[in-house]
Amino acid sequence: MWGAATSSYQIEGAWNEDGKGESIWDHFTHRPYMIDNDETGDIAADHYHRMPADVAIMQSLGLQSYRFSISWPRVLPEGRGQVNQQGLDFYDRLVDQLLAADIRPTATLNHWDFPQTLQDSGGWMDRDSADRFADYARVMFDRLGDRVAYWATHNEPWVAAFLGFAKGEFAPGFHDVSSAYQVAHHLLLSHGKAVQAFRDGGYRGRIGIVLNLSSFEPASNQAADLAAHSRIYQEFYNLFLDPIYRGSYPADLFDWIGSHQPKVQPGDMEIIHQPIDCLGINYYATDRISYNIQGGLLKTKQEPVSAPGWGKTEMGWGVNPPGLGGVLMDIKSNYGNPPVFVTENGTAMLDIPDETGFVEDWGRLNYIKEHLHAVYNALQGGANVKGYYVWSLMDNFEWARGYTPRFGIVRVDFSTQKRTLKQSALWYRQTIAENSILI
Ligand code: GBH
Repeated sequence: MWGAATSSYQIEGAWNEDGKGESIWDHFTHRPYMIDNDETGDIAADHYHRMPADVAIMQSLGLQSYRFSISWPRVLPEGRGQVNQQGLDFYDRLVDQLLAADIRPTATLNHWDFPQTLQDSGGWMDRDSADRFADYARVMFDRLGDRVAYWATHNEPWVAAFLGFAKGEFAPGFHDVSSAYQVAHHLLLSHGKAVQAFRDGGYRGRIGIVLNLSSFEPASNQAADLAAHSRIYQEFYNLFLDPIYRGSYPADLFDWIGSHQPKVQPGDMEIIHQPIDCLGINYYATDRISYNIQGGLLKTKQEPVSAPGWGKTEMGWGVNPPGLGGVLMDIKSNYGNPPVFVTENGTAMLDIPDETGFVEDWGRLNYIKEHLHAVYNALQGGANVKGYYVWSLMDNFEWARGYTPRFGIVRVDFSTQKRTLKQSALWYRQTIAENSILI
């Protein structure tokens, strides 16, 4: 299944229109110096007002599925209680337009734009957030559950917990490593409760979670580097995959973090350990891991790896297509070969538009092509890959980096909001049409 992905805060704009409540990303971006050039998602790609035209673009590309996310405070302005009908209607129209265009809707419930009102009373650090999330999920299942093909509870809970609560790079911008582990636990608990609500309601469609699974290589065969690699692997993989697929947290990592371990109540692990229908994998890059005395709680250093011939991207990340194949084979061997989707893969490269707005983005095209070859090889190796989504359908607000890095296969001119298909979009359209990786 060929698709493309976006997220609500990164494209919608209309941050305070039609009854929408404030999200932690609205709050965070409105503070000075939090984002490059003090940019915000207030307008972003104005998708909230241009949704029908954007769906027409997806249809022109022949997308078979579109992965979007729902803004929790657009639907529940206070995070709980009163539903904002206009917000709900927006997603209802989006889903109908997608189905009319023969595009399967894949909805993510939390791609980080958490309600500020709930944040003010403790947010994800508060255990109650898990029940609030399940209530919100139920509102969405009730309204869209008859038409959405795939649901993801969370997008990249590692990022929400660690960049948001330990590194402070993302909203809400805290610096406390214990909080990050507690938040990770509450995100998992909320995931379990939402899956339970989905099963109890007997809705159509399938449900899973999306994780950011970079590939990691130890820098050497020395014991200290191997141990550092194992700590990183456990934090990004086992911390999330083990509770879900095995019902337990990784013991070695928990020994290492000691007093930073989250508080877990009796029964929590059973709630988290619910069968899910599929796993979403976001893959961008590979990092080489070494032991480093100054490397934070895990005492590690991460350095980008690039396959021969590839430099670094606009994000400073390396490019290593075989890494994606490795991740897919790891999940196959270690977690019982579940159905997986590559829910995000793509790159920000320097885009130079001509006078019409067209971009010959051969770098991005080759990036996608080589990663598709890696997916193909994993399929040949028996990995259960069901679909692939390019990140991103269109240029958008790249979080702390603002509008400078562009990930879209469709260019957005942010001063006019004009959309122009890039070379990579033309190529992707043909690839979808022929169901074959074109050279
Ligand atoms: C995705 O996350 C997001 O889902 C999407 O919204 C975003 O636009 C897209 O990627 C492009 O950035 O060096 O330890 O801080 C990005 C996944 C995972 C990549 C964390 C950078 C840094 C790890 N990110 N990783 S660390």
